[in-house]
Amino acid sequence: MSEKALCKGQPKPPTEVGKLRLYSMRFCPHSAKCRLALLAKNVPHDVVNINLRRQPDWFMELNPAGTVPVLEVPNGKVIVDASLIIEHIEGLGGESLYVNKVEEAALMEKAKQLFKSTEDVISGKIQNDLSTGLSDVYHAKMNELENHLKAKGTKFLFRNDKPSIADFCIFPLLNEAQSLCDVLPSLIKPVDMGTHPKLNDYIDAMGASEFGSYVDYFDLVAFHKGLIMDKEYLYNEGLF
Ligand SMILES: N[C@@H](CCC(=O)N[C@@H](CS)C(=O)NCC(=O)O)C(=O)O
Repeated sequence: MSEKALCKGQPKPPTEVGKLRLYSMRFCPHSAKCRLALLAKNVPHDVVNINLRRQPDWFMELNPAGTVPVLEVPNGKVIVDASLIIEHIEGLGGESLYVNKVEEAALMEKAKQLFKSTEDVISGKIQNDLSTGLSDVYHAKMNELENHLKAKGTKFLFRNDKPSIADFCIFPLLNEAQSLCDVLPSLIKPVDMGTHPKLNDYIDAMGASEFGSYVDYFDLVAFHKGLIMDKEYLYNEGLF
């Protein structure tokens, strides 16, 4: 199926028997968590991208809020909100997405502050100047991750052999913050990887894993640049 975002007037692609469907947007970090969880559990599914400025009418019927991610399960039931979608995927059986639910939830909760700050900048809620404190939040969160990885001594956030739910939720966030360093260098300073060797190795390990290619980083930067600088929504950036 084409990765191009569907907009008003375009028909709903037919669903395939036995497959779940995730409505997503290529650069949405909340959708990314769900995509990575589906991949990790080997759940048969397809992904349909939605233009979030001009949603098709049938999508608004599925989720009147017009947001992604939305999961459509084979009986036609619709699940809205990344955390509920992840719980549904977890409930499908097979190996758990979690290594340690309590510890992972605590780390994901800590990371949320970074999400809030980056989203406020991306959505234009706060001005793109240094007074936002985004750079300080980013550096504090990256220090926390470096310390976490040092204390755990693992390659991924909670284990060595493969990523778990905390990685699926936090890695898209790292990419989002990193891309803002490229788009707004005066607002958010890059982390010195020389002083964050564990974080550096972690980002390399996630990038090299099967989960590293959920987004093209340069398309992500171009998307954020379009949004922040020109108020343009380049949902199909990098697609031909
Ligand atoms: N709480 C929701 C947030 C989802 C969300 O904010 N999605 C954004 C894209 S990253 C969206 O759909 N925005 C469209 C809009 O607000 O109109 C979740 O975690 O699923």
